[in-house]
Amino acid sequence: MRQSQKLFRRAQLTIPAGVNSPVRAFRAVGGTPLFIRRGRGAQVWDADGRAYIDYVGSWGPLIVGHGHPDVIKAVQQAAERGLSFGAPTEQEIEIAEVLCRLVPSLDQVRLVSSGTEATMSAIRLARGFTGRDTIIKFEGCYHGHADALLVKAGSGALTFGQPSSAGVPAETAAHTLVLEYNNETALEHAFEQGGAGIAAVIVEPVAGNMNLVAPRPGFLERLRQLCTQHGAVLIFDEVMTGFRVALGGAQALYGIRADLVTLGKVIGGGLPVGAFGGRRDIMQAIAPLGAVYQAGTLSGNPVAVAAGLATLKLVQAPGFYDRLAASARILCEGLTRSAQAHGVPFSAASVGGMFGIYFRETPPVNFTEVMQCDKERFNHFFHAMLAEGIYLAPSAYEAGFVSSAHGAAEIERTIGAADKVFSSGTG
Ligand code: KE4
Repeated sequence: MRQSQKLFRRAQLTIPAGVNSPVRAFRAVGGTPLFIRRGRGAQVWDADGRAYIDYVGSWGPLIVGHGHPDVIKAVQQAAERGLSFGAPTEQEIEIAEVLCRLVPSLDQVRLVSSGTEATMSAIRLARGFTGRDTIIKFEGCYHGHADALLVKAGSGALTFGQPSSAGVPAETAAHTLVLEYNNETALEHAFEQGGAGIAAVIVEPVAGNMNLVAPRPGFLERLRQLCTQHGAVLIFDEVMTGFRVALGGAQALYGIRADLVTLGKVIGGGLPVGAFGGRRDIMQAIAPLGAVYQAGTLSGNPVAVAAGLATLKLVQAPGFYDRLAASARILCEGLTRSAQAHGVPFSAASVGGMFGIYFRETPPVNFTEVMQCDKERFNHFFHAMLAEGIYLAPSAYEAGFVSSAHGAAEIERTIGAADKVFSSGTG
């Protein structure tokens, strides 16, 4: 029996489903999750010492690869000065200054410890600032597990949401409207019907939690116009896209300015850091300046901030995002070429350093089309690629990530592995 199987059996005795986050349990793809022992560069090694080219990258944070010497050194030096003080530190100012300089529309920013905390705080802040209760999100977009955001589309197009998780009161979900991503008509209708009561719209400017779904031209622009027209706060949830699709995130890539932005993943470089920030007038409403309460024992933790600062320094290297986007693009082109050569219905898309692969002829534009992908065929492909030493995201509904450590050799080896799988008919 493989070590991962032994560890998984043992883990399930004391940890629900043996994991500390559901997607890690491989329930979407079946089989036993890999227990990872270490990572270096573009690779991870499992508990049996088997090596894999890693396209999960801890779900986005490891954009400079595992164990980058600059990041490790910064963490070691910070740790030697002390792990946490619960008091302000100079490094928190440094990272706030870097974020406000690099992320458009960030007048001020507050650090938290996860993406969920960032979006939960941004929603509360938008509600407190506007005095309104209704929020709009989009089907297939995930913003962490705060109650207000664990909501699925209501029965009718414009009926308020229903909980998508047990434990979320119906009254909470009733303040959340769930619309179709990339559907401007539904958006206009929602604002016509109840614009005056809408506190905020929260959107993944490039969706990455229903697999990758890019915004259609005009969608984000229309969203910006309607929020401005009706006095609603536009929240770009850039926990995944921030420092992933471009140095300035999706705001820079699409030239749209949000009112609030949430960040996470890359800004912690693999350690727990999230952030929310935006217009100064809105940020003035947060405690202790304003009436919207928000707090966190380990917010701005000096060791985590050190990892984030080191990572944010590395991503500012000249050409970093050109090379990252090229890697993702070449990977997608190679996989698509190979699938087509073997007659497999397949498509792929990338935005900056994130990518999506789909067992359907064309990349999906919304949740409904994502659900038309051949999930079973993805699951076979996932396991066949794992056997070839390629670790893709263990779900047909997740995006993949490249890092600056993924060079031509890794990309070519991945395409070669896919070609072998497609030709064998198991992919
Ligand atoms: P965390 O609370 O997991 O740090 O961030 C929540 C979150 C918020 N917003 C966006 C756009 C996100 O992608 C996420 C988290 N992403 C998932 C990956 N699909 C994290 C993986 C997991 O849940 O284990």
